[in-house]
Amino acid sequence: MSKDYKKMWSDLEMNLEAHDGLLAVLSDAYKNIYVSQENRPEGMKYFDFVISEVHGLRIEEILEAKKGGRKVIGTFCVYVPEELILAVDGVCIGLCAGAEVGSDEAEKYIPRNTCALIKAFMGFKLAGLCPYVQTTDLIVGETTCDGKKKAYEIFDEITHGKMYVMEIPNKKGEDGIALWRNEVKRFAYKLENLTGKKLSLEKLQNASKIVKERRRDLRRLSLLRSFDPVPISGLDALLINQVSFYDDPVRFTTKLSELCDELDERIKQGTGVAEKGTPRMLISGSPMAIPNWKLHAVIEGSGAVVVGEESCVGERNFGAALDDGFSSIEEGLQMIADRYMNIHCACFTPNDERMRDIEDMAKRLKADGVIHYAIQFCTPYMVEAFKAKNIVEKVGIPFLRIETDYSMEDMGQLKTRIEAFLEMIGKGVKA
Ligand code: BJ8
Repeated sequence: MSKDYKKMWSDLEMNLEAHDGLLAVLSDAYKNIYVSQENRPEGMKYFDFVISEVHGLRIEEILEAKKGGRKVIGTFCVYVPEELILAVDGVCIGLCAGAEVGSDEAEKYIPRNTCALIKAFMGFKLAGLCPYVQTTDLIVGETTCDGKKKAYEIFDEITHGKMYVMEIPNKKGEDGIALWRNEVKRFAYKLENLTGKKLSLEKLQNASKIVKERRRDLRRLSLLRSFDPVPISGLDALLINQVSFYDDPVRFTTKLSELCDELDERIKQGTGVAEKGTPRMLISGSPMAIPNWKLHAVIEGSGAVVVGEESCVGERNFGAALDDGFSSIEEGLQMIADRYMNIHCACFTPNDERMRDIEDMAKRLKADGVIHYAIQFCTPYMVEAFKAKNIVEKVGIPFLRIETDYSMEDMGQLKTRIEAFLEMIGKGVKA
């Protein structure tokens, strides 16, 4: 970190001792997993810097924004329309967490067999480890999976009434879409009341442009990963996607665009992070919130390369584009609502569009295999793995199903399974 932030953390009522411990562990993990990689693009230096200041400079920036009268809105899901938050001059921050710390605290409130992502966001708050939650004026939940929507009731108590929950339908029929369009309007009113700022057409168009450009460049990054040799590691691409949830969106897009230019050059020169012909893996399933780098680290440490994530920290976040040719607020709200209904989370039924996404990605990225990742106890993705397997087999490539949590206890077992999978691909696909 560039300076001592202890006073800032203490003012945010964090547990300084536990937080120091967390930062030390994270910094070690980052060095081992990220900095040790060879042949990384120069443009990753910006993202390394962002990570090194994840609880420092970025929090300072957010607190400055608050002093300037901006409200901070935390979210847990890619269905929450960021365009609306930016249109009322809010700061939008993703609050999902990807580490096990604090889960003992969380288990005092929720059952042990709850998914690690839920335990982590509760645990980080309860253990005094998350400066982002502390800066929020509003926290937006959604009725996606049962675990989340019930945990939000408790989180509302823990955060003294900061929660606001958007109702997300279970089906995408006419009624579901009408319900959702209404929810998006209700959210717009909520934001107007919170911030005291009225939505205007111009602000909505500007905000949509900012988010659209960030998604466009994330898509560009995704397309660049289809080349062989692949110009960037899956670990680095995952990190960029994770950072996109809390960095300033305009600065992020500028830096990502520079990185993509560099990757273009690498492709022209045939420079990759792994040799041409290295087995290419597509990951599909539950989201991997920062700092959950476990599966990518095992896969890339075993000699393969991850070329895509069919996940909310990945393609599901940026895959659907917004048609922003709207000419009134009403029309804009509807187009924004409709854009979000094009995200294909396993919380919907049926969810055949996700199967099409897996098929398209596997073909476009020339994947040699698909690893389906479900966080343990994440029922929607665990169950959908069945259909995912069928579609991947139809594409004609091998499929591996993994269920794991944030602990490091099963690292050895994971490594063994992934190595065996790669060996099988080596014989079946590459031979
Ligand atoms: S759109 S995936 S971000 S809900 S991992 S808490 S589903 S039990 S995070 Fe998600 Fe939105 Fe869907 Fe994406 Fe529940 Fe599963 Fe846990 Fe999950």
